[in-house]
Amino acid sequence: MAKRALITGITGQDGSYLAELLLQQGYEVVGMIRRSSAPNTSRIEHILDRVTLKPADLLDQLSLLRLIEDVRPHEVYNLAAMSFVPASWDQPMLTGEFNSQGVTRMLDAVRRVDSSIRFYQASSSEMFGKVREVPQTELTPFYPRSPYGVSKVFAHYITVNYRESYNLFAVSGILFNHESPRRGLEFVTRKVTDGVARVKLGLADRLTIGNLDAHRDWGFAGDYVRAMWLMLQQSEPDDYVIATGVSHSVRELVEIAFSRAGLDWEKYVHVDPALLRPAEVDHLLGDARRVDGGRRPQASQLLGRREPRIDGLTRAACCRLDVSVLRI
Ligand code: NAP
Ligand code: F7E
Repeated sequence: MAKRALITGITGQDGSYLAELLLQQGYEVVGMIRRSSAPNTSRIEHILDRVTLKPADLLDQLSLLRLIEDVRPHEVYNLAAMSFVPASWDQPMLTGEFNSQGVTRMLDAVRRVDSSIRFYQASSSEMFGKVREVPQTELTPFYPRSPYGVSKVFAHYITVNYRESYNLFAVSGILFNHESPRRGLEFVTRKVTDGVARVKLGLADRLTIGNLDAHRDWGFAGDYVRAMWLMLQQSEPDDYVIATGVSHSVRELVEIAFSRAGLDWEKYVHVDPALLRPAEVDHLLGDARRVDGGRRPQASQLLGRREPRIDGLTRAACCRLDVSVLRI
């Protein structure tokens, strides 16, 4: 019998890649979607005939309970969240409702319906915030710097707590930034690649940006969803850092993306102080050696492909350029 997986956040970047992966693995895939007045399934358009979409919302406990009772999944991947960090200062309460209490609601629905369901929680390197050590591991203390980061710390610990209180197979993947051509345009990688494309095509004469000095450990979303899946295939539930172990600055990203398009970034990039954050996460660098060291046999595969990440980002820039050019 095929395994059945429920993905919350299936319309998002990670949800779309994870759905593809699970279909390849022979899973029956059910995606939870919240109501919207217009279709927002563009990222999963190509697999819509192979997944089942069911309505529910992280804010509505009964809808989640009904969903779990109805679907009876073997595995739940809880990816749904308000994921854009700056928006969390604008809507701190709602961020907590989605990202913290939403997770409690999901966990409680799971344990009430069937405590043998395996549960994945999308934790984040934003929890490390003002980092206590470099690089960051599973043992690094958290110091979140945004309402988003704070909400994810709660979600992380409630997942640990449900594991310990109710013996759930609940795991938390502490994933560092991961990007792709499917990333939302408001995140810095897509903003830059899209901005380069616009400048190159004469559609814009500048790219307005925030903190050029921030460093991130950027990976590829397609690799990271495999790590999520493998975490639920282990014999014991545990929490894992997933990162590349390489960090780059936003300045480097901008420089390389513009140079790939044959442009000098300094002529086009303008820093707008309004885009600086009230509190910044300056330098993220993950240490996934615990995973990589193969302490658990299958875990060595968790990182997936390893190659210079900045190349991947600039490839995305080129791809965006190509797409834009073809559209014209
Ligand atoms: P994303 O593209 O922003 O997708 C977020 C998803 O959550 C969307 O499908 C969205 O649905 C859904 N959602 C939001 N609020 C909801 C609600 N109240 N009820 C039901 N669904 C709701 O995010 P992502 O990049 O794929 O990230 C996936 C998860 O990983 C998130 O939890 C994020 O915080 C976490 N994370 C991401 C990264 C990263 O670098 N990408 C790193 C660490 C952790 P709509 O389409 O309806 O908006
Ligand atoms: O910012 C700087 C900004 O918005 C990265 C989410 O997936 O990863 C993501 O959060 C850096 C920050 O991602 C602009 O200040 C400069 O230092 O792409 P971002 P994020 O905030 O790191 C984590 C792991 C998550 O969990 C989140 O869900 O880039 N930056 N100038 C800018 N950032 C943006 N967005 N726009 C700019 O103009």
